[in-house]
Amino acid sequence: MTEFDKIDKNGNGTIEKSEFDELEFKRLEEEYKDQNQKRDNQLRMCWVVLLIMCASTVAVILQPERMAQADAVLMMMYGSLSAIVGAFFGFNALGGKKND
Ligand SMILES: [Ca+2]
Repeated sequence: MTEFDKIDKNGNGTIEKSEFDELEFKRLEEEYKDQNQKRDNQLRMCWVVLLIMCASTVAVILQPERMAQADAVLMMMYGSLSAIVGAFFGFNALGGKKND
């Protein structure tokens, strides 16, 4: 069965509007599903990043002398993780404006 046969449901050799609409509906459905998954994954990533930052902050508060050895690494980590969270909110805000 070729790809065309799958789309041509009644087998008359042409693709009617109803068959095309069905195809388009399926494509849109997949697109929305993908967008939902993408948003969920980004949100999950955002939470993980925030948890990592909170855990590092707690570690620094609890054992400042031990964490002082890694201050440069922590500084870099805070910077890059903040950028991830900022990008998430920034792109979400831009995406929301596009839909208006
Ligand atoms: Ca047909």
